[in-house]
Amino acid sequence: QEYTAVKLEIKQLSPEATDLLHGVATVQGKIFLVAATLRPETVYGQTCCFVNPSIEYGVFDVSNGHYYITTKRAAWNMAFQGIYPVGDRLPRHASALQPLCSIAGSALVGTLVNAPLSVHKDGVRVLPLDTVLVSKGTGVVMSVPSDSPDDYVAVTDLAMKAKRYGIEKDWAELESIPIIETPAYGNLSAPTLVNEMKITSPRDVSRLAIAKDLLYKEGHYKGKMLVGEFAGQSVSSVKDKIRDKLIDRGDAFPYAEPDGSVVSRSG
Ligand code: ZZB
Repeated sequence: QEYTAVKLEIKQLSPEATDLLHGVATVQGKIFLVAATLRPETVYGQTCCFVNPSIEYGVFDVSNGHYYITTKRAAWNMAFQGIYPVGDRLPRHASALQPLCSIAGSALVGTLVNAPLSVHKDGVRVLPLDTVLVSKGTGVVMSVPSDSPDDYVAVTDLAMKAKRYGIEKDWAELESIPIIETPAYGNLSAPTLVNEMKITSPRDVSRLAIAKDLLYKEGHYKGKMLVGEFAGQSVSSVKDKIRDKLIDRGDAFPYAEPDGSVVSRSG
């Protein structure tokens, strides 16, 4: 699976993360949460970033004063791809990697990150989502409620139960602006489809998967960009250009996951 890894630079750490990272990486370097996406063309509509509160993330020194926060598993993949330099001998297990420090997803919640090319120029917040898998991507997800059914249902739930999740309601309520127009579901395709299907809970995993599959196809083959440099053009014709643009700007890099790395018998 070939992802685009989008670098979300940390603008302001949550108080808990500030304590944990005190003296580590914070003085001169830049720290990024790295989100793996299959839809780089949706960066324009990012409204928040999800981490799983119960995942242990690592802060990895990728040299030149840059630090990436991802799962150990993703850092191990990155070591093989030359993204995370570890010297001559590649570790045999993800667990052999030495992050500068470990940090629970729960401690990152509330952190303010930059969302490259997003309409939300002041940054977006890191929010908790317990359906984020440790076994896929980087364990960090950029949230685009306008075009991702999972994200739309998740932010709706977070805003409704903000107190219980220990977050500020506003963090989950940044506006979703139309970024892609589709013939079947209009210009806010995820909310439209989710409401049509009457999906109300993030736990409705099987129907959310159906909605996601449908919108991947509809967005890719029928979608037209409404914002940015490529407004007016079809998603399928500009997806790679937007990816390249992000990479050229230093806001992203290619990140791949070999087959079999998701479910491995050896663990
Ligand atoms: C932004 C985005 C915008 C995404 C969209 C989708 C959509 P998949 O589809 O299952 O192969 N993702 C990435 N990592 C994780 C993780 N560890 N746990 C849970 N979800 C994760 O997975 C790829 C997509 O799932 C990624 O692309 C990411 O969300 C999320 F408008 O990034 B996406 C119709 C989908 N729309």
